[in-house]
Amino acid sequence: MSTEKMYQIAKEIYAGIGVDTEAAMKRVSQIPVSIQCWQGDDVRGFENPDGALTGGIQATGNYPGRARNIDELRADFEYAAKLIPGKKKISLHAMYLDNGGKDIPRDEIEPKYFQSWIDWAKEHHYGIDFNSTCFSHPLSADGFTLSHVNNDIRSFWIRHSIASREVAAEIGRQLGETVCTNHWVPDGFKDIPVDRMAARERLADSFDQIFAKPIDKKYNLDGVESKVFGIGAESCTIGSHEFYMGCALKHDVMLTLDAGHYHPTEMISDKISSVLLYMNDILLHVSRPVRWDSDHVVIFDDELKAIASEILRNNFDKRVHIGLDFFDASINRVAAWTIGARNMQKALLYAALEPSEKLKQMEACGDYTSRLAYLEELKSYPFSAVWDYYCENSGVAVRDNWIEDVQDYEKNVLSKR
Ligand code: RNT
Ligand code: ZN
Repeated sequence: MSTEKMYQIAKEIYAGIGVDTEAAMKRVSQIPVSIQCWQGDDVRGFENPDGALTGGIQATGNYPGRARNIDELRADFEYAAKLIPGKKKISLHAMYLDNGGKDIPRDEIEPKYFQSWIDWAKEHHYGIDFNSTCFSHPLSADGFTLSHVNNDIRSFWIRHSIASREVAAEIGRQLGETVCTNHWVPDGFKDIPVDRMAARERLADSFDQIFAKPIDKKYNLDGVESKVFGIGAESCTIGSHEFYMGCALKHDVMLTLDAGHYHPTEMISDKISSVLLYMNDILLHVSRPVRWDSDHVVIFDDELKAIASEILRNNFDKRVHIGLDFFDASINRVAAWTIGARNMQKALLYAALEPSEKLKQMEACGDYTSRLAYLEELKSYPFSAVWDYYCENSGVAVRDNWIEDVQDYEKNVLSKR
């Protein structure tokens, strides 16, 4: 049966519980998903691609075919983007600058080193997000950056963070849309410190300086990302959740919620409604932690669905900025992007096809029986027929029809690297 015919049946079935499938697809098509550039090259960047990835994060696996330069990364990203429905942004890290072969110190990055990214993004109608890069650098080698006890080193990272905001704002101006700039630093102690306070005071002071200059929110929105621990920084992370919750409120910036940055039974889906009571926007790093902050490719699991539901049920479509943050070097990287980003889109559409108002009313009346009954029955509604139709209408592959193409791309392009 054709995708269209299946869809028409699904549309009728959903209409039976008061869900407008057309409106759902339209809504989801307007929510941007920011796809992390770093899945394409195992978080190496173009400053020193053969250098070690530091900062307590790891891309494990040695699948062949990673992007080795800017052209390969862009080509791979374009390939994946053609397989992903919806509005797309590319999330860039400062170390992915186009330096023309010159060594540019991190505290001297300027918009001109990102001009080719801007032009490319415009051509392909991608938005851009930005990230300062406070790792994989000699001045972060001892595990500290913005909370460093050495003032010269700390100032270097402050200058880098300020420069990152300015680069982002210029990208925003040129694109005519908001760039989200994420600030994450790896700072933490391997062993139990005796002066957590001093390190946190230094980090707080650094952000006082970084956010001192206001930047038009039309072009740049900053986010600060907390975490529990990193490899080699197991005993104390300076930028903890409480630290950044306060920091975000003080400076009126976003809190970045990374799905892998909390204790194992804590879910970021549950945090969205709390945090958005007190701040305007949040940034998400949607990831899949497996036993630790492992950054596995995002799958269509309960937490992903819960994240999407929390956004849509509360009409946070514009206040939650969705970014992906996974990096798996053990599988085809173009496929990793495609699988993860398609799943994010799938979860958004799944959430949009829920009769939320009806369910909220049941809950408000204390009818938890009906709430559970409907939520469970909805799981076997003909969601896949709407998803397939959405993909077809968005001009991307339906169902598994992209897998062989990516295999061909691997055979003809990636495996030749
Ligand atoms: C690390 C943070 C951070 C990075 C990226 C590469 O634990 O999640 O967001 O993954 O900036
Ligand atoms: Zn993250």
